[in-house]
Amino acid sequence: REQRRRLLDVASRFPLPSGCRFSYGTAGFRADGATMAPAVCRAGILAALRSVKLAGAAVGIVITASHNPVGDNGVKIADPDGGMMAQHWEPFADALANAPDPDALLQLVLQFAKDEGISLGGHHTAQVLLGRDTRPTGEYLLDAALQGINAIVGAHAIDMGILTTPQLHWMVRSKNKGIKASESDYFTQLIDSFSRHMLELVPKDKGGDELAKKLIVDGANGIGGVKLEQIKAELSGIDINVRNSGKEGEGILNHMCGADFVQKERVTPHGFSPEDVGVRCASLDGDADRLVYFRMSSASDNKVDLVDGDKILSLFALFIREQLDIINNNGSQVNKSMPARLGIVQTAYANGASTQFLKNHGLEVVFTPTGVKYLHKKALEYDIGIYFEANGHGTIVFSEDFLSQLQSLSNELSSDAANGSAQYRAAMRLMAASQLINQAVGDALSGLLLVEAILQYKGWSFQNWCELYSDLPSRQLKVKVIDRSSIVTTEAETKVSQPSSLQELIDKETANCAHGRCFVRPSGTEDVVRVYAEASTQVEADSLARSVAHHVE
Ligand code: 16G
Ligand code: ZN
Repeated sequence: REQRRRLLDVASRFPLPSGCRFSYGTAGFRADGATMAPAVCRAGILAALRSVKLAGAAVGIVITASHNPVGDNGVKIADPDGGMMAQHWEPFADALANAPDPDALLQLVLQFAKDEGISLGGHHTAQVLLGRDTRPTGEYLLDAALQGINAIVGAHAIDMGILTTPQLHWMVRSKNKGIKASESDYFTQLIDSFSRHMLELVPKDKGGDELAKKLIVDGANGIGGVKLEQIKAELSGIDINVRNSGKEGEGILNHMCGADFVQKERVTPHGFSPEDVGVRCASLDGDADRLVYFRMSSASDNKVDLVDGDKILSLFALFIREQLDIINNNGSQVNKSMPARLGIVQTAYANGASTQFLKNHGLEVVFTPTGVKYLHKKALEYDIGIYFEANGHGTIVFSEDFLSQLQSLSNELSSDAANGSAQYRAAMRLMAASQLINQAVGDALSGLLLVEAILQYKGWSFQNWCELYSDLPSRQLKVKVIDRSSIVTTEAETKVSQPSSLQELIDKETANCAHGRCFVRPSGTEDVVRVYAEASTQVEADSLARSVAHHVE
């Protein structure tokens, strides 16, 4: 039949090179860009099948390798809600990517379709939106994805062009909600909700001086800087200067720049000079789904004061908590209250000082394993869930139920001539935040605008933000082992369950340090075991990490 023929054809056009082994991992398939075509083509087949299974709802494919070197590339799939592909399809993704020949591939698809109750070749439809970053292998891999999608009868591919990863996730989500989903719709939403914050919702006495308005953004020579250049003139109240914008001659993608570099190395990215000392700076990663802030501390060395994902999380959490408190404890005539469950989600990499800070402010903090798919899912359990990884990936999610309550509260308050009351304004701030922040996935551009809006609202300098708490000194090490899967973790990766003696050794080492905390986990993206240690001094953190690494070897 037609369906069989198409699958056999496409599989023979993209033979799997011998010795290649793909694993869907924490964030899709990733490898040297030149070797990725077979895996990307098969991801195209997979995405089309996913859409058929979900009654033709739009599914997304992003071609990117995020913060990895320019020669790498990768592919991941977004589900109709704009989140990561449902985890129970990952084993099939792996099997499909590694099917050795066209026949094996066909059999796998037929069997899987049968198991999942997907009827192929019938009168179904499927649609897949595609986006890619600026990598040189992007266009070639896009073509492989298109061929994969077209191998499923009835599937329709829509190329959305060169985008940030979160833009594509946003488009998939919007399309399935029946909202307009083009790039200009995305920009309009960001610009409008940001302007609302800055012009209407910031107290009038907190206009901010020139330095407060100035922001330098390291675009990692990726797609985020390009998009920011397109909209920055329309952003009222901030004066943005983009470095490493990806323009010809500015430098190489992610090389000595970007959020991953700044967060791990804690030094100034390429393209900054002593003139920038003291100015508030932000850094995006290559596909603009991670955000960190920093400030050059002095002209004499390249060290930075870092504001990582944990501190962005803390800023967001305080802001949301404050608005909820205003709404609920205002004692206004209207006397409406809105109990809301606010949840903060972190991973074991969150600095212990941030967790303590959040708990001291009465916030509920929970932990999940590393990887956005775990954090996001947990955050969805709350009325408002805020999640961040220390590396700068995170966002805020609002439940539909909460948003509709908020809507009716603000309707009531405004018609009661209470317009302009503190309670009404707090409700409007929450509403604007829910429209500004990308609820599909962490988004450096929308995150950055929310940070800027909150700093203005609070009248805070970078220094005020930095001083929320001081990070405990920490150290990360990688250990090469023969088989990283021999280490199995539990309790959100904070404890080792196998090999059984390892946790005892870690506990013993940790007990020797003041404020000591240490865990090990197999990486989901590299062939290594990672060790993380923190303690009250850098010397102790270093030595704790080293001795535990020794036990892992
Ligand atoms: C991926 C994850 C990131 C995680 C990192 C951990 C997504 C979109 N990205 O980049 O969240 O922090 O992997 O890498 O989920 P590791 O397993 O090598 O430590
Ligand atoms: Zn990224």
